Amino acid sequence: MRCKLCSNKSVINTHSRGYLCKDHFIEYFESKIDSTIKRYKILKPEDKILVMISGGKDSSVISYYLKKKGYEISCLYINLGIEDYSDKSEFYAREHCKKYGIPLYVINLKELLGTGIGKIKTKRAVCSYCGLTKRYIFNKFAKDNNFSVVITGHNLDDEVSFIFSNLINWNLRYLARQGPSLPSEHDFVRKGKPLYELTEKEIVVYAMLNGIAYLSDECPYATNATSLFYKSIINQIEANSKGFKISFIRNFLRNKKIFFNSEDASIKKCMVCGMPSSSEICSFCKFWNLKKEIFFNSV
Ligand code: Q46
Ligand code: ZN
Ligand code: ZN
Repeated sequence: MRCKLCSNKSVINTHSRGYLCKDHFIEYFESKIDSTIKRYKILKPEDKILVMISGGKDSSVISYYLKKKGYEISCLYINLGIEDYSDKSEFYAREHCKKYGIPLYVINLKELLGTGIGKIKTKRAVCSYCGLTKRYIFNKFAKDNNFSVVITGHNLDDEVSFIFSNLINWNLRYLARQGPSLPSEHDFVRKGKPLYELTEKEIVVYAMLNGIAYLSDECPYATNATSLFYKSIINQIEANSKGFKISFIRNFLRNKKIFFNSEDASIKKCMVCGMPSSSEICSFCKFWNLKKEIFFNSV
């Protein structure tokens, strides 16, 4: 197929602009990040930015682009202690930050909490307590080190599948706090997702065209992740009805206020760490059975 704009050979069929050649695709991809940052007010000029890096494609691409654009960024990588997978992903995160001159902080979960993800006897699903742990550490790290915003690599496919699965399971509470930009409130640092309107396929092609290396292995626990199942359903809907993903998230954002619940307003402070919590002890301190607050200033 030929590029829609210049009739050179196309490299991809994008979800919103059709077939594009290399140059027009890179232009489209980068302007989509810029417009997402602007549309959703994700970054301010004075921001001190922390990017959550995992060694995978999404966080590698967004950190590369923000650095290229001249933003002052640092990255934080958490080694989750998931055997080979974590060691490989740490290697990719370190190489990436070295190559592009991005300051990198590394936290090792085994050193911090005595054990890694997947080693704990609990009824809770591995991905559930892994997600809880990552979210807590990133937020607390950002707060302790005065970062004003945390950037993640979540993309359009992640977001559609997350909203879709929470609607199917009627987890309405989670939906109220979803979006491309979440304000800082209580002790939660502001969050932003500049890849919110770009698909996984577009991110892979952008990485390839720019020579951005990343770990393509999946986490061993991801094979059970229902999100992969939802993503395949969503891709089938998109194939039959082009533009479905983008209209789904835009309509969600327009209607999000219906998910706000007055119960969510009763925020307390965790008795152990002082972070916002809906109960006396926050879910992170409760899960890891902590007796005192962890400070990340000296990492
Ligand atoms: S790292 Fe953690 Fe993911 Fe692995 S254990 Fe699940 S949540 S799949 S993004
Ligand atoms: Zn072109
Ligand atoms: Zn706590």
